Amino acid sequence: FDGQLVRKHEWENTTTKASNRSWDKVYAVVRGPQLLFYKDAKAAKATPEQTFKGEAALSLHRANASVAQDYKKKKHVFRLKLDSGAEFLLQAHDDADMNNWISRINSQ
Ligand code: I3P
Repeated sequence: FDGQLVRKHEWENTTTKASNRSWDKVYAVVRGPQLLFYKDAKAAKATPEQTFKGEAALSLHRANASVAQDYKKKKHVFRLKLDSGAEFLLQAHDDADMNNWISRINSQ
């Protein structure tokens, strides 16, 4: 499962806000129990070891995705909470795409 998302890292862990909270266009790939981000679809296919900014894969084990009801600035945004306490806002293309991502992440 994969596709383009726009991502904002909100929380590093439960107590520390992410230092860079700007929105980035990323290409997201769910691979087994992990979520990886790439610059674009081409990079994901051609050089899967080269993630976006060299970031480590995120574990989806005990992660939760849900509609970001409280976030009003953009549409089709869901929140990803990881077991580590890290949190991301992720903007999908439309609500259907958003719901697909939420189901896919929560089924890991
Ligand atoms: C951030 C950028 C984000 C904004 C974030 C800013 O600044 O403007 O769009 O989040 O607000 O810190 P920069 O690009 O300089 O890092 P929103 O779009 O959600 O407002 P925040 O500090 O309230 O998270």
